[in-house]
Amino acid sequence: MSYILLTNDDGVHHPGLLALREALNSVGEVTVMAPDHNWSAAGHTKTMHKPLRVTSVTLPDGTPAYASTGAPSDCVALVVLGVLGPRLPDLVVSGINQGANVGQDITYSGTVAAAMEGVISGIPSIAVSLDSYEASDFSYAAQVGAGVARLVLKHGLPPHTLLNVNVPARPAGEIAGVRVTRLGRRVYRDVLIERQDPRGRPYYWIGGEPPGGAADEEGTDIWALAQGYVSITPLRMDMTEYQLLQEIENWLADWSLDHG
Ligand SMILES: [Mn+2]
Repeated sequence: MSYILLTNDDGVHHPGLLALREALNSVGEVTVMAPDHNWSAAGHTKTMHKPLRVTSVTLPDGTPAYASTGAPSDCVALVVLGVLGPRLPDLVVSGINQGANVGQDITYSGTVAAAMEGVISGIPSIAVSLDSYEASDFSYAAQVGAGVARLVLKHGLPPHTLLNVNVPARPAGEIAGVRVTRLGRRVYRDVLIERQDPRGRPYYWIGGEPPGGAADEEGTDIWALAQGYVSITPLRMDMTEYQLLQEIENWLADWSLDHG
């Protein structure tokens, strides 16, 4: 039976993780190692300057899980490095995240970072997110996540690639279907909020409205969600812009390190 490591970035007690835990029971043997608090937007973290602790916890359905003081990517690293024993997971699943991870979100996402940590270790990995910051019904997204997990276990993934899955927050009957997509363009609406501490010194919050996006660019993850489709985006760790290699070579033709 396949061995699946489940983690998330919203914390081990988040209902999105529980829903996916239950759906994955039919796919393989599931072990949960997730952060002990919310790490949303923590990105890809490797904790190097403080110790990590791992504790046993019980999920609301009575199943055992592990919580760590580390980031989502630390949770994957802990298991891969053997904190629970020598057996390596056959699949890493991260989610279900509360909120979509589309476009440039993937660079902030702790959910996607956990999947990245999996593929860096050579383990096929998927990230699953629900396109709502409020919805509490993760049951459909959990079925989608379990279905994609089954497909990845059956077909495998090339090295250094993961699948980023986003699910519309709609009743199952209102889902338009599934689209395989490319990354779209997020439009962030961050604003800087300045306040004063009790000693009169300024401090700052990065606040603002939730992000929007270019929903009219057909074939993107953002477009798919806006149209009511489940979005599956294959991502690779290689961020090289191959089309620019020759261009930068051309820059160097008349540039000397010695003379600036
Ligand atoms: Mn999150």
